[in-house]
Amino acid sequence: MKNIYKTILLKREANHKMFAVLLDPDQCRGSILSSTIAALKSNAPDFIFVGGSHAVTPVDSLIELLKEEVNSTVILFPGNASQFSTKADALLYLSLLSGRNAEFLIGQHVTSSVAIKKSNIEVIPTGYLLIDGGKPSSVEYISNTRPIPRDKNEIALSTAVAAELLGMRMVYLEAGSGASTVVPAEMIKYVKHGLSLPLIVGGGIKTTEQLIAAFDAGADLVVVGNVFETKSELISEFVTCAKSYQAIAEREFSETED
Ligand code: 1GP
Repeated sequence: MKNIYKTILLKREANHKMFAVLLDPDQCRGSILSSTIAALKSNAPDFIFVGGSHAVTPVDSLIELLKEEVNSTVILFPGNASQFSTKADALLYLSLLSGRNAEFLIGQHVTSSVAIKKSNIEVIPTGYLLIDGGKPSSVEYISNTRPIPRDKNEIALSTAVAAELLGMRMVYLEAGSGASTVVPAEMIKYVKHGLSLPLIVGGGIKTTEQLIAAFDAGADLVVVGNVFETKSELISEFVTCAKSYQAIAEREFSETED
């Protein structure tokens, strides 16, 4: 069994930034699925996240296809308990800490916990923080919670640190899929500075410049999905960009170690 969380920690220690492509099973079908698989095969990201806040399509067959065709690690990113699958390598056990809806703080976890434990899938408890992305997001609508305002860095940090103290293993700053504005760099920096856990950032990233800006601000892992649903050819560009960022960061890190 892979130890994915340990790998994430080791990469982070070596200043190795990580990149994930998010596939929403409702969107990733037909010709979009074929072109996405082809792009992932030719240039694989560190991780493939599968899930969505409103996904209704079962995820098993998509994950099986990814495992057959693509040399990457598949991590479940479920919008609710029904998206659990034993086929994935790991599960982000997300708790929507920015909201006050008990269903997404603990309810869905109770629904799925015994099946998850029996499956032996690697579980990575993750504090999930929805940040205002400039327009109402599916997460906001489905969870009936309010996002953290974009200029409230202290609230984001306090929530992230609460995740850490509760024993969660990662924190995810989420602007919402297809957000019109990404998580502000200032907020990423602020949270990164006060948090000891790996930091995931996603939502609304459409260009490699935005990817680099998120890495520069302190994101350890950046997730991009929506833009690839219409432009799967961009996957390769993003993976190449992330790999060159990693190579430069690793070189600088080993020079400072010498
Ligand atoms: C959404 O953070 C992810 O949950 C990725 O966002 O789909 O906008 O890239 P996009």
